[in-house]
Amino acid sequence: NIDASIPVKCRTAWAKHATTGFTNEEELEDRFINHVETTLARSMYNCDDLAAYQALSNSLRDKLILQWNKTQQLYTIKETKRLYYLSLEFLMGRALDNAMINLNVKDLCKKSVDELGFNLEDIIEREPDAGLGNGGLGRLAACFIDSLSTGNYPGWGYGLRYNYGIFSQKIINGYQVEHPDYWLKFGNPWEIPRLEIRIPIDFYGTVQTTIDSKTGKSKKEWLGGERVLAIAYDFPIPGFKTNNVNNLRLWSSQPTTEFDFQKFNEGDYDDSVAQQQRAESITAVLYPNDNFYQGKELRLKQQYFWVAASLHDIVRRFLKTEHSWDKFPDLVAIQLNDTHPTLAVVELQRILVDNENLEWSYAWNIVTKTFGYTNHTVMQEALEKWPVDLIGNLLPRHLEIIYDINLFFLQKVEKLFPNDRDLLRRVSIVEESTPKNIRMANLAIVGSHRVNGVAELHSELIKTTIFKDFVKIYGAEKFTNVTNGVTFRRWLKQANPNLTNLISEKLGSDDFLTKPVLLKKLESFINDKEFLSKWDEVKFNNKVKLSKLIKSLTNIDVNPHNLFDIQVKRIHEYKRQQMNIFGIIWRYLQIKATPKEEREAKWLPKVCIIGGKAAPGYYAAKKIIKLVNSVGEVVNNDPEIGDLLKVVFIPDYNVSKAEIICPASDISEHISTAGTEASGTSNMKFVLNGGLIIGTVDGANVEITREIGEDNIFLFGNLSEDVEDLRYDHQMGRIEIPDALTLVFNELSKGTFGDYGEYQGLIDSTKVHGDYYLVSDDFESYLEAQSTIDKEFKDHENWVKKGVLSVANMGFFSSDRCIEEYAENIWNIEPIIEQV
Ligand code: T68
Repeated sequence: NIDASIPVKCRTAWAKHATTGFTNEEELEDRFINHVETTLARSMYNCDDLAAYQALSNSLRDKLILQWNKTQQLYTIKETKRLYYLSLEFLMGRALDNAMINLNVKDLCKKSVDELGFNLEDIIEREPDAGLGNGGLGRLAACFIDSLSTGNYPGWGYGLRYNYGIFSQKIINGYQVEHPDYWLKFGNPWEIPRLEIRIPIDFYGTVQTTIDSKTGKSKKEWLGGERVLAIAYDFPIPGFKTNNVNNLRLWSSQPTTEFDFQKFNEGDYDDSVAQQQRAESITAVLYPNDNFYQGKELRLKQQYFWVAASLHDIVRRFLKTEHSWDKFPDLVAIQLNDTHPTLAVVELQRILVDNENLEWSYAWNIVTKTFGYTNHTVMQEALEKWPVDLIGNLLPRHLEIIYDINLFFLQKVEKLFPNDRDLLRRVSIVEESTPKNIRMANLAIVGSHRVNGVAELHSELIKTTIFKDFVKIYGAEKFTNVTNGVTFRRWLKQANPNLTNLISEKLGSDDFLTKPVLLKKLESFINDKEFLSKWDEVKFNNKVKLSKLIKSLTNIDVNPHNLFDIQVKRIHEYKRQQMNIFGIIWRYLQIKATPKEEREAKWLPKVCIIGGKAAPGYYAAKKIIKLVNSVGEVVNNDPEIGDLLKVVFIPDYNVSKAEIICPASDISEHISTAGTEASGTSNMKFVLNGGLIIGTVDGANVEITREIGEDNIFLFGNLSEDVEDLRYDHQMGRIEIPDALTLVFNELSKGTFGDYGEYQGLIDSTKVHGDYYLVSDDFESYLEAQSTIDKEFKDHENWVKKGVLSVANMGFFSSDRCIEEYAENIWNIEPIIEQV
């Protein structure tokens, strides 16, 4: 029907000249040179690696866009239910390598660029990371959109196009120094600016009440006071071994073009310019906090700006289908990635009631059927609570709607549980404190039909702790678990091509990348000596690669023959990098205390690697970084120690560094206080790459243990059910610091690792301030687990076998499996397969 409006003659011409993506080297080279000479206006004589990166990326982008168009047309024609994943963070990392892999053209690209005089690895290195996220939550969103595309699901991501991603970290005198990450400096070939999609977003203003003359009913209308525009930028997301290409739409803020000339002419230049700048500041920078809530007005503005633009887009797309509103939840599912997008619940209700004139409860039924909410933490300091006054000022109509949602909700609770005033107080969306707050998690639960945690233990914990009252009200069925996963394309094939090739050789194909249960077959090669030694060689080469990276970043020489013990993740007291470094100090002291001639026999040589960013305002986390660097300085330069112990802090840990680090571990550390790490996902990446882990009984460690077997993991420490009592005992002063830890603290107080005053706070939080993270309670069993590792590592063949067995059983942790579970249990969406 679209065709009918265009004359046959034109149609023929269009068809004749239709663009196709490249399919062979010749065609790719044509495109590459075309992009160099026209898009970039350069030539053979001034095409450096950066230009080559841009030309190659543009060539792939051409191919992606064509497939993107076809996919989106298919969705429209099929009128299928779509999923929208709302996440303030998408920690994508680099796109080029991933696009080559997913489009299955990496070999072809390698040959072509080689022919034209370039090295593909060098070209890949020119791409800056898209660091639009803090840590696990943002990276999870990135894995999910890869799996949505690969699984042929009609699913879009919606987020913000920050001009500055997560800061880059430099280490100066052992301290973290933050530098802005202007990742768009050289443009971005992976985005398609949709400058024609400009959605007006209002803030502030007032609410007007009018009486409808016909019905006599009162009607509310929000008259916004300040307007900005949301501009769409699309990032095509290719699936692996499918033509399906989904979309990640990121919004960028711009001032309205209605420049205030009156103010300008009256001479009030400053104010008219300030307003423009205020608009642009909304998507200027990613807030760098992980697992921490910081109630800044600009952050609330970001949230509403993003939510309003996304809903406007979603509703517009729905309205094009011309279905009635009751069909909305049959065509639209929206997932809230944490509480950050919870205002979407309120915004949809506002659209339906104020703009579309639907009756309140009819509208509310549509809203709650549409949304699902994923919780990522039980820690109090991370739960969002916005001051009522802040919301009331920025979004006056939304505050009214929140109060109404709360009123109806509390009435329902009151009916179910009459006279339980304390229950009402606890579950209320409004916290009756001074000042009053809106509890975003409560709002998200009330506004969604499903709430999920991200690992079994975590999903159980939310039901028994922070959300237990809601289980009473809604029943346990509303709460479910979807254990996190990671995409095997990036975290196995892309990060570890040699291991992937070895496995493919053994299994006869690389089908395990989409059907990971196939990995199980690796178990049958467990006594194949040649295979084990090849496996070991791959690991060794990955360690060599990491050693080179370490040398280039820190100038420290590490020996790849020694055990690599790695902890890389955001720096946080609950993740207990402080316990790791205390353990390292203890080991250093023990080595020194061993007679020289016995040291080599007694101590396994070890390289301890730590990396991660601290939130800029997180004082204790920054001290941990300083301590790691100071200990490294002493240990690495102690001639008595030599190769027996090295301590490395890797600066600026990010996705592209993780791709080198994860394949290179012998042991990685996932040692959070039990009950604090909701899931963790790097634990999955390390094990998937044949490394073993030392960990607490927390988050997804529990399920990893179940899958790979307890012989293949080094668990230690107290259990989550004991945490509360232990904390209480500390408060009562009933717990003594173990000798091993006292030894470490004493050494620190001697100034062996620099000025004690620097670290006193870190030590006191364990020693005198109640040890909230239970470092002293777990320290001895941590050291014991480390000593078991030392013993087991020496039986090298057995160690390699453990790695193989673990990989064989990691299939469950593919993000493809997560997406299938979400699709089936929460979103009710189905894959759309192209009929060829
Ligand atoms: C992480 N959360 C969990 N939060 O800590 C981790 N917080 O256990 C889990 O595996 C992962 O989510 C995926 O489920 C975060 O990463 C944040 O980054 C964050 C960002 C802003 C505000 C609060």
